[in-house]
Amino acid sequence: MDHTSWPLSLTAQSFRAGPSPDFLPPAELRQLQTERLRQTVQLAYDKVPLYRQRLAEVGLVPADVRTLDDLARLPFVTKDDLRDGYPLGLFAVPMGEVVRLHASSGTTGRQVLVPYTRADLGVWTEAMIRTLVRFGVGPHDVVQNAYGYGLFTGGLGVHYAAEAIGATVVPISGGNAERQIDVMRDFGTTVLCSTPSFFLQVADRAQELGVDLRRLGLRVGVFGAEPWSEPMRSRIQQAADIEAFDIYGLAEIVGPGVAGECPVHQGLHVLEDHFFPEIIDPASGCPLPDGEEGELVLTTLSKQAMPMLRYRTGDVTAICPGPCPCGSSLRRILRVSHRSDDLFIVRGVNVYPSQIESALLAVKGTLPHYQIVLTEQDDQERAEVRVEVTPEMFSDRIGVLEELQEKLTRRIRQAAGVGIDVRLVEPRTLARSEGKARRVVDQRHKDKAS
Ligand code: DLL
Repeated sequence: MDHTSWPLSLTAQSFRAGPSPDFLPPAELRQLQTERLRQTVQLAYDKVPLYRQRLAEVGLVPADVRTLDDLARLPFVTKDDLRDGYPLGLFAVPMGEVVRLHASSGTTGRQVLVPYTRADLGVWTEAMIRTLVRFGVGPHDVVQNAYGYGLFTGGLGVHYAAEAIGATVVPISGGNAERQIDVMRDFGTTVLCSTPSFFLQVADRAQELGVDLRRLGLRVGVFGAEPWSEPMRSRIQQAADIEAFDIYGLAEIVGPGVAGECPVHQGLHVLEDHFFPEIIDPASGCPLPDGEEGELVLTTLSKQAMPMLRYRTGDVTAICPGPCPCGSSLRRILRVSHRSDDLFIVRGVNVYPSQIESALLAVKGTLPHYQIVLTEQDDQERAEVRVEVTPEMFSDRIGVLEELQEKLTRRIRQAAGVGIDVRLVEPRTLARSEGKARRVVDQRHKDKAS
């Protein structure tokens, strides 16, 4: 089988019939990656002025990139480069060859436009098929796809792959928790795809309505698009009696399907025959060895419309050392617990929302709904964590709430290394989102302005 032409000829049938690239012998995988890297560097150099200029600045031509080790000699590309070139700056093909456009979420600054050729859609669908198959999704499943359909890549990314597998797809998109529950029950949903925070909203609504999600036919949850923690996984699995899988991706690279867990749940396999991962020290830009946490940098190996060479994702993770017990030769990354720009500083100590989430959810009596509010007074940064607690807690003695608050404050101090105020709030009082949750509300500049 010619692996280099694999994505172009993909059909669900050939995927099922052929050997999965997840299990290529490592030497063959490296060979394939090297060939594809050379092609990608040549394409980027020939078609994208920014890459030609950046390579010239470091005195390189495509022929200098011969092995995977040479990748480290290439300059990085950042989200700012994409924004500066908005809308078509990094396109490597004319619009006539582009069959779809998506966009990155654009939560900070201008959004980024992402083009796909027909072959790129083939690569994406293939990556997503392989990921869903690893999650155990098959032709007999009913896949309720509660990722948003539209410019966001979640909806269509899952959609075409689940269809290609032969599953029954319910393209419900995000939002309307009650309708999601009706559909789950009436359509016999077995696989639910959404952001973890939206799923928790659905679980809450089900409880209000007296529907026990554990008694529906749900089997598998496909959760990603935002950071979530191990304690959050436990809460989700318990609420619906499902196996919850972590799926990672970003529009600039392809969308969901860049990496995903296997049933071992010890890291996410990167589809590295298409997306090559490196971990760098965010400050120095130097590559870090396996096992060390840093910023994930990705290089696309088979994309045509917008090849990406050493894209700095801003996401913090590490490459897991050693092989996975599942037998796949694809390397794994740890769950992405935060982005490097999620960091906030309280009295000189660096804190990430994920540290707070893990501490909060490890304590009984809390609900998995919280928000961190940052303010500034007299040039001092203050952080307050607001967390919902169970209705039983509120109906109980006041002393119980005080005990809980003390316990949470202690746990957070241990986890974050600094004291952070904790405010307990009643259930259903914090804002909910239908897509990605907004965990940090930053009021610091507002405070300064007023
Ligand atoms: O969120 C693609 C996606 C859709 C992934 C559905 C998974 C499921 P963007 O909107 O471009 O694309 O946002 C990408 O979201 O750089 C991470 O910071 C974050 N992110 C995505 N998946 C995960 C995850 C989609 N599993 C940005 N864990 C990325 C943590 C994630 N963060």
